[in-house]
Amino acid sequence: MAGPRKVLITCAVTGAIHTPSMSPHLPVTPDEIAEAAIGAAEAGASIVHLHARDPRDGRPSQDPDLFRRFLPKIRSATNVVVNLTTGGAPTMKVEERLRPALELKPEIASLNMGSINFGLYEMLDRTREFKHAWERPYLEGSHDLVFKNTFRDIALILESCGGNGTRFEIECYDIGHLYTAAHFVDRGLLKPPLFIQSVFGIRGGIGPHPEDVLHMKRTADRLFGEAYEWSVLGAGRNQMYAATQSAVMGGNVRVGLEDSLWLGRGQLARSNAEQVAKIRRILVELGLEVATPDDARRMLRLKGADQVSF
Ligand code: KMH
Ligand code: ZN
Repeated sequence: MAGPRKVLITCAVTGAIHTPSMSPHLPVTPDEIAEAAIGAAEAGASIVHLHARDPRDGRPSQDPDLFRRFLPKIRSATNVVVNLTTGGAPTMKVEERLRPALELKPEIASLNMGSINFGLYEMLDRTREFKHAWERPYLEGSHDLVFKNTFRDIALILESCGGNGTRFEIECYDIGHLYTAAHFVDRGLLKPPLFIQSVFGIRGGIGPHPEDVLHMKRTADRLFGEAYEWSVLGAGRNQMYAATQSAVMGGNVRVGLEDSLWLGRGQLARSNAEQVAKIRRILVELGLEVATPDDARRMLRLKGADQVSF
């Protein structure tokens, strides 16, 4: 008899959605990012998805030297699979966004499958005081900003970073993005098994209703059949519901402070590890097993931790 199904837990540690004034627990400095990623791995994360921030004021940064300040620490402390963002922040140009993944050659890099409105401005109502001058204009600017991921941008990331053997966390914020992924499979630039991270609840993308999650899965099943691993990320308060629905439907999960600052209603998560521990408890209660980093390497056919440049 086969054992329980193994579920990948990705933990997205800090990202570029939230700003430091929203939670004292958001990792900002390289040491905080390293500590948070190691804590997430110890709590059961199979993969950590990483962005960097400028330690002076917490603004998102794609300076590869900042990544170099935390990646070796994570690598020496854990076996976790490292996934570097090529999304950076919606305010950045793609050439800047892809630099960390291009230079540091991780096992996985994120890849955003289409241009979208990326509305962060609703969080202005929830934050009374900002510690840093950049935070308010950053959120306000999302009224009139497109997170640009054209066919050219996607091909550029696939050809440059893919050339290093890096595989991709394919971020799909809407149904059309699945079709774009299928198009890049047809062009030979994306190779199965695909790792589809479907994103629910970003203002500008598909909503977080269970029917939306169902529709995404059905469409991905039709386009990719057995040739993909499905994962779900619910933004904000949708995080644990959406992840649990994915687990029940045969998928994988993503949690972390990048996508939600919360542990429960009105309760800030004090660490990334707390969210990982919570979803892990849910998975175990459902009779599922958490995939180890080496399980993740097998499931996603990754090149191995000895093939990275950090
Ligand atoms: N925070 C996610 C909704 C990326 O880093 O490439 C999007 C994300 C993008 O993680
Ligand atoms: Zn990210």
